[in-house]
Amino acid sequence: MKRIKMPENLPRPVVLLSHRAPVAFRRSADGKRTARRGAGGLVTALTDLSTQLEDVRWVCAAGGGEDVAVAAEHPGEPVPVALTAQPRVVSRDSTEDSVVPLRFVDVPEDQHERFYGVISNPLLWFIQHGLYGANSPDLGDAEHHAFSEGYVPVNEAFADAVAEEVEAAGGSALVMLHDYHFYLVAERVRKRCPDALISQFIHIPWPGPDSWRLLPPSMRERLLHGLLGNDVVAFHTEGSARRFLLSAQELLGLRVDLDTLTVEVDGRTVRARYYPISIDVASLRELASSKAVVDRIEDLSQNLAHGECQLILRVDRTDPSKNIVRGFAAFGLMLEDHPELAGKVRFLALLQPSRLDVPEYAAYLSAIAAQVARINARYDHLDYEPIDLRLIQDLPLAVAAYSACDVLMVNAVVDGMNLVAKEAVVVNRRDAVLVLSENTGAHQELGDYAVTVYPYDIRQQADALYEALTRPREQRRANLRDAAGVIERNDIAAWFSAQLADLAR
Ligand code: GDG
Repeated sequence: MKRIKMPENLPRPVVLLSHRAPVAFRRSADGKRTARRGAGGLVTALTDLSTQLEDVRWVCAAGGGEDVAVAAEHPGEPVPVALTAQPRVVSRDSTEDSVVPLRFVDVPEDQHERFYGVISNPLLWFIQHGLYGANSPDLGDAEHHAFSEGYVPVNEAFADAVAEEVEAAGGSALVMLHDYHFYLVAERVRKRCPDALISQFIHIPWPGPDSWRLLPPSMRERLLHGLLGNDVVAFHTEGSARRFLLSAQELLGLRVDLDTLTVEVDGRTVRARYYPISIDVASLRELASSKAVVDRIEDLSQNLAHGECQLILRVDRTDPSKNIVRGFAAFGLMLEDHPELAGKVRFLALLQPSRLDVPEYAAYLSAIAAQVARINARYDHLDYEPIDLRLIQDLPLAVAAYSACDVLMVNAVVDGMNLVAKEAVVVNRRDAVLVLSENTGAHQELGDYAVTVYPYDIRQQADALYEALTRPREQRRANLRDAAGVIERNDIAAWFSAQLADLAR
């Protein structure tokens, strides 16, 4: 039985688009085809939702040769895949609940590199997270070329794939696009499929118009016009929705209404909306009670979070927006302020190496390692290693650490939402204190129950860590309970249903 009821007046099918695929096909050493679920917060959330929809198809990027081979075995139609814990291709007339037809889009490698490794990350990601300083970016021939010969044609290829899916369904569909990789898709889909209802969810922050002036008009106007091909452009926060409209007003001279959050373009009304994304609380708690997680909790309790010793945790991709280096600097400063804590508190950092083929990300990983080495070296003589840095991708370990930590540090420079904060508060068992950057989307919902940090202020973050470690037990317990209550009330299903209900209006 499918759990999500689509409002009657919404067009069908739902055509989803995301860059990452919900499944990755590969060949193992013995020549066998393997399939495993795609990683990452967005794909995990969409995977569970997509299997709950009656009539859905999902367009995504082929991640390698084996994805392309699987697609080639299904000429002219999407690949029916059962998106279970062990995903597998099924027959097209399968009636299993978890089956979602997947359309893999394969673009030439050099084009994809320009689209992904030059324009989407870092250029758009850095602009939208305010990560450029006074002397960057440099937009030379390589970047212009990457835009016109990478971002534009890749967006066209994905738009055509989406449009073909809509046309195959008779020309009417609910198209749900995801993220900053695809700002040019909606406009092209609308031209081919004027009857489609098109929405796009942007998972990262939208900055004000001045930030977009880092790009020349030829790029920024094209991106904005592309996005305005949507009927709805959605964000995690009201601030992002408003800044999107202000960008349309200042950079394109369009008429916007900040009360109704709308903009007029070419005789149409485009709505900016906000829906804070959330998590699947039940399935996370189920994972938290699995053997894999329980074993890891035991291990952490024996080695890190036992007796008098408190555990500070962070779980992040090694992304400059996550502010990992300053977070460690703040921890080092706190230890200097409070030498009595040496040996009594440890900082576990579970970091997933991210986008290492992008030079800025490789440099950031080196900066993290250097900072950790500096701080740990200071305490060598005490046989105490304050920071336990693990470059690892291990979700059960992350969930075990959520459960066993005393403080969760989320000091992002800026973050669209930050699911780590939401996940930790629903599974923690030690009355943990959330140390949360005011610039995360999550702060709108959880700020009242957290110790707020200001991401560039290392001194303030050091004091905040100390405050979190020394908070009275009753206050910690009440804050954690209230924070978990917020997430239980607004879970991932509520996030999605709110969008459908609005679209139906
Ligand atoms: C973007 C936006 C927005 C953690 N360790 C492992 C692992 N994780 C999972 C977490 C969480 C996800 O990764 C990280 O999500 P975040 O929201 O914290 O951050 P981004 O990756 O930057 O996500 C963000 C989000 O999109 C959704 O809209 O909140 O603002 O930047 O779910 O549990 N997953 C696996 N192994 C690990 O070791 N597989």
